[in-house]
Amino acid sequence: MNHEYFMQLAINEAKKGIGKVNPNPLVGAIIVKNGKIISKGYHEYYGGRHAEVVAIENAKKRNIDLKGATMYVTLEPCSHFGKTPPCANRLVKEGFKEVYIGMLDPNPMVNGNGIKILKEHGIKVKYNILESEIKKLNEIFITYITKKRPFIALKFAMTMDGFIASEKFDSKWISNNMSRNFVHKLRNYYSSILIGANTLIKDNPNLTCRIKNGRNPIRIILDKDGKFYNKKLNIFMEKGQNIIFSNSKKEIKYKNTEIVNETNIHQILKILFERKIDSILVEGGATILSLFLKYNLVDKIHVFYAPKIIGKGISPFNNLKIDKIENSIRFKPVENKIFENNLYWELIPCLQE
Ligand code: AOF
Ligand code: ZN
Repeated sequence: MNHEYFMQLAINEAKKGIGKVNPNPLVGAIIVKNGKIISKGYHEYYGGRHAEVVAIENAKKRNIDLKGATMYVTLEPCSHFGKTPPCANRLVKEGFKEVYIGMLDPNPMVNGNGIKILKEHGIKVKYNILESEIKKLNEIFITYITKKRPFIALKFAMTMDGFIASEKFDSKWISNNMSRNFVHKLRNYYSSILIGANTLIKDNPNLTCRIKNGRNPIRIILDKDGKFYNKKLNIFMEKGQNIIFSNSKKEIKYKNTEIVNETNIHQILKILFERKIDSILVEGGATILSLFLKYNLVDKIHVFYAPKIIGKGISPFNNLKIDKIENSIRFKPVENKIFENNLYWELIPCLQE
């Protein structure tokens, strides 16, 4: 039996939940009996049935007997009573013979206990199948549940000579259409999008996700100086939710907007964690991008390069006072793409020695 083949199919199922399950994990399950796939399932939306149960119930609907069947599931079956009863016990009850697991559940409430239950009831268990791919798929969930803060990704588009805007703060049209379309996929992937008050006022962005069936991320504005905003700014016109973190005591009512009196970044992340916001796409400007870098709060960078030169402009990061290349903050590329004449790089931090 090709375990990796079936696990890959379970991963494909899990991916159907992208943009719908946050802050839960993306989970997919495949049930196999006598070498044949008899059922599939995935975690469809936040608070919904777990992937294992969806696959089991899909089989039951067709009166399929699950005794002696094998399950391939991307995440360790849970052992806790959460919004739903534990999946590990359900697998025992249904008489599964074997369970192949992609990755252990980093959720401290589960973490190995699911496997323990299965084994105690004589089910054959193997785990860490296609583990690195599944960990990448659930990087948001893993960071959120283990670090108790949202996953943080920086995104910016640069000219070939390394500027995100001209000296007059013009940043429109650096990247091309294809790159900008890809950004909308990112906005669907992350649950929130964050910018600074200066960028909000200068660029007047919409910060919406414009792909079919896409979800608008929650819009977060960092405004430590308590700026005044024109009520006609696009984000106040858009559907969805705005949260402005500000030290302003002004009682101003903006549409779809909540003003939270907090400007300390660590406290802000704590508040976002408590509100179940599992991920942030930080779209600038330089002061905000630098803030996350300074506090070592960057989990990923998405950068687009355009073949344009302007000679002088705004760098994505403020002066970090690094005078030798050997002291640079380093990242490791994990993905690259070509979007017509733009280059795209996805990077993760190198662990600092
Ligand atoms: C999911 N979907 O398919 C699996 C999960 O709040 P609850 O009860 O939905 O439990 C969420 C936890 O259950 C989650 O953090 C993870 O540890 C475990 N497994 N969760 O949302 C699934 N299999
Ligand atoms: Zn479960």
